[in-house]
Amino acid sequence: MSDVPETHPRYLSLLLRDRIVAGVEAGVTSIHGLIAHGRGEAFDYLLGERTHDFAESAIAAAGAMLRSAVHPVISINGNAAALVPDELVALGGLLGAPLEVNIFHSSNDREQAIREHLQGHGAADVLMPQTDTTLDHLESNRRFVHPEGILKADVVFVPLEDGDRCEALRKMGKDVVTVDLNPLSRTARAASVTIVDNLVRAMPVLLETLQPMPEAPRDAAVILSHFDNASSLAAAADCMRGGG
Ligand code: PTJ
Repeated sequence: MSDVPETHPRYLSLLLRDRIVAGVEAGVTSIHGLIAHGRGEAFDYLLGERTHDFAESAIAAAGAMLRSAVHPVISINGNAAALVPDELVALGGLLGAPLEVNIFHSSNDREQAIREHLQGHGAADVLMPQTDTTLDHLESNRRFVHPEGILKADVVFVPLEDGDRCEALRKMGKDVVTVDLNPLSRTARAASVTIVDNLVRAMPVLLETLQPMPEAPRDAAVILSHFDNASSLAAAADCMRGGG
């Protein structure tokens, strides 16, 4: 942790930068992750760095989707692992869902480092990508998945995603829940449910939503008939333009 005083007006934002930098230094986060984080910061600034109503509605829909899934899987990249490892492990525990390492910028060392990082935060088991199991419709390193994880999943939680895989997962008939500060991104538009919020703020709310677990499972189509992703994204974009 750098020597930024807690009284600094941008303390929380600087703290998150430190987490991402520590992730890079630990070999967990890609150097490209710093750029992605900076882009996120800019959108978050436009949101006033707070969780809006549209995000809370999306979190409620996301919780319902994950809870009703038969085989939910939590996909983890280098940024998510650095920012919210405890929360991702807790989500896996609450849902009984596997965590699976899936990264865009190919690196066996980083995949191992992410796995060990998650295990260090309490994950019992972490699925790893397999070179002989691939997703259709995808050329990037993200196509390599685990047969008992993303390949088999009906709902995949993919925070901080790049658009290609989200589209590929949707083409394979899977539902995708994402957290993305950019309401205009391909991921945001292709996902079944997009939470336009900072992953760091959204995760605790999502976990809280899932705490009283025993609600009768509902059908994904029923949940999505009550949540319109395009309208939610339009509300987020409008908010960023100063209309919200
Ligand atoms: O670890 P890897 O190799 O899988 O790489 C991960 C990154 C994030 C580098 C990779 O997936 C990537 O390049 O992503 P993109 O295409 O830059 O997209 C990342 C999206 O996440 C952008 O739309 C950002 O605005 C958004 N974002 C960044 N930080 C946050 C965020 N959304 C929510 N919470 C954040 N903290």
